[in-house]
Amino acid sequence: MFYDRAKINVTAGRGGNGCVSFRREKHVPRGGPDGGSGGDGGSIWMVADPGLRDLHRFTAQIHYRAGNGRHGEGANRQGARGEDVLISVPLGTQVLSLEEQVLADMTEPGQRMLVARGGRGGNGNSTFVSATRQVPRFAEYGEEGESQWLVLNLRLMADVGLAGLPNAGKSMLLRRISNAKPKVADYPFTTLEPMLGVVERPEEGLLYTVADIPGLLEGASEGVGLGHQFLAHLERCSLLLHVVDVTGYYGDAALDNFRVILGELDAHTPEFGRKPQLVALNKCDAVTEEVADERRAELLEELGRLRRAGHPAFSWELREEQPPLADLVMTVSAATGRGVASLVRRMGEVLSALPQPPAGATGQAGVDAVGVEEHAGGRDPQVELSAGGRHVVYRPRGRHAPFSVRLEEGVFVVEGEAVASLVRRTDLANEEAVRYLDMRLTRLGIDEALRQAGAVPGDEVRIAGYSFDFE
Ligand SMILES: Nc1nc2c(ncn2[C@@H]2O[C@H](COP(=O)(O)OP(=O)(O)OP(=O)(O)O)[C@@H](O)[C@H]2O)c(=O)[nH]1
Ligand SMILES: [Mg+2]
Repeated sequence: MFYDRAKINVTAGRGGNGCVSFRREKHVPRGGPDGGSGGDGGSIWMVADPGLRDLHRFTAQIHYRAGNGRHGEGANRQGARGEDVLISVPLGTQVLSLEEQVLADMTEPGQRMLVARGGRGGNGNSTFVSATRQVPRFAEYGEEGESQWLVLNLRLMADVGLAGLPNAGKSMLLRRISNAKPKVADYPFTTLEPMLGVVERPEEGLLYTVADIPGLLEGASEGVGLGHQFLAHLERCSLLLHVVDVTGYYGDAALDNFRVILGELDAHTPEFGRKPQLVALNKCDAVTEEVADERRAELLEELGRLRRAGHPAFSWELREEQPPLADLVMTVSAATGRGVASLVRRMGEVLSALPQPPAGATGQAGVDAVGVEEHAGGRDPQVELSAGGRHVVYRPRGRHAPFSVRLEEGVFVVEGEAVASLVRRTDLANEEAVRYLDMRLTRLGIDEALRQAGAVPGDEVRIAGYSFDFE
C-alpha cells in the first residue's frame, strides 16, 4: 500500500511551574526569595526527509507529545526544558489543518516547521523582586503546550511525470531510464502505486526524477479505474511525458489513446495544461518503421491543431522560442532501448530551460496560534462594528502585543495572546499574584481600553476564560 494521507495529533509540552522559595542559611533569619523558574515545554516540529517514501508510519502512531518542562526549584534552580519532538515526513508532504487549509508545504530537504509550540515556563518568585516588593510570595504557573490535529497530504515531488493508458509501457520505460525497478507485465494495472526513479547520466550532466503512476482510463479524472487517486501525484511535476502504445493496445489507434489521456489530464486540473508535455510513442519495435512514422505523423498533426488552438501544453517556449513540433514526439522502444537516449536528453533539456520555482515560495515557517486583528499605526483605538457587536482593537504604545476588547452580551471580552498568557500563568488563589497581574494588565493599557469601550466598575471582564470584576 502507498499511503499518501494521514491524520495526526500533536501536543507540545507544558511549561514547568515557577517556584516560591526563600533562602535558608544558618544564622540568617530571613533569607531573600530564591524560587527558580520552570522550564519551557518541548515543541513539535515537522522535518522533510528525502529518504522517506510515503506516510505509512502514521498508521502506527497518531499521537505525538513533546516533553513537559520541569518545575523550578529553590536555590534559584531553573527547571529543565522539555524535549522537542521531530516528526519526519517525506518530501512533498503538505501539512494542513482539519479545515484543509495548507499550513506548510515540505518541499525542501531538511525543511522544518513548528507545528506545536511548547508552553512557556512560569517565573519563580525570585524574578518578582522589586524596590517595593522585596518578598514576593507567589510564582507563575507554566502554560499548556499548543495542541492540534493535522492532516498530512503527500504529493510526490518529481521532475517528470509519466501519463498513459494501462499497459503502454510506462514502467518498462522507467526501468530503462532510471534506477527504479517497477514491476512490468503484460496486463493492465500492473502498477498499483506510484514510484519514483532517478535518471542519472553524469557524463551528460543529467540528473532528474521521474514518477510512474498506475495507468489512466477514460474517466480517470472522475474516478474510473485506479488512476484518479494518483493523478494528483503528477501535479508537482514540471514536465509530463505521454507514453503512448504505438500498437494501440486499447483497440483504437495510438492517436485516440493520446487524446483520452490528454482529456483526462485537462479534466483533472487546468494546471496540467500549463506544464510542458512531450509524447513518447512506445513499442516501436513491434511495428514496421512505416507504421511508426505514420502514427507519429498523425500525432504531430494533432499537436499542430492543439498548438494553433492555443493549448498551452504544446505551445510552450524553450529559451524564448517555440520548439518545432517534431521535437515533441519521439518514437522509442522501452524494450530494446531504441530512441530512449535522445528522449532522456530531450527531457533533460526541457527541464533545464524551465524557470526554477522561486526558492521558498511554497515553504512557510511556523503556525501562529492566535491571529489578532491589528490596526497599523496610531495609538488611538479603532472602533468598528463586527458580528459580535462593538469591536475595538488596540495597539498599545511600545512593543506590547496587541489585544482587542469586545462587548458580548454585557461582558467585556479581552483577547490577545500576551494578555491571555499573563492570566493563565497567574495563581488566581494568591492575592499577591492577583495584585501583580492587575498591575501588569494596567500597564498593558487594558484598564484604559476597557473604560473607553464603556466599561464601568462592577462590569464583568473575561480574559482567557476567567472572569474578573472591572474596578
Ligand atoms: N514490444 C514491446 N513491448 C513493450 C515495450 N514496452 C513495454 N512493453 C510491454 O508492455 C507490457 C506493459 O508494460 P508495462 O511497463 O508494465 O506497462 P505500464 O504502462 O506500466 O502498465 P500499467 O502499470 O498497467 O499502467 C509488458 O508486457 C511489457 O513487456 C516495448 O517497447 N516494446
Ligand atoms: Mg506500470
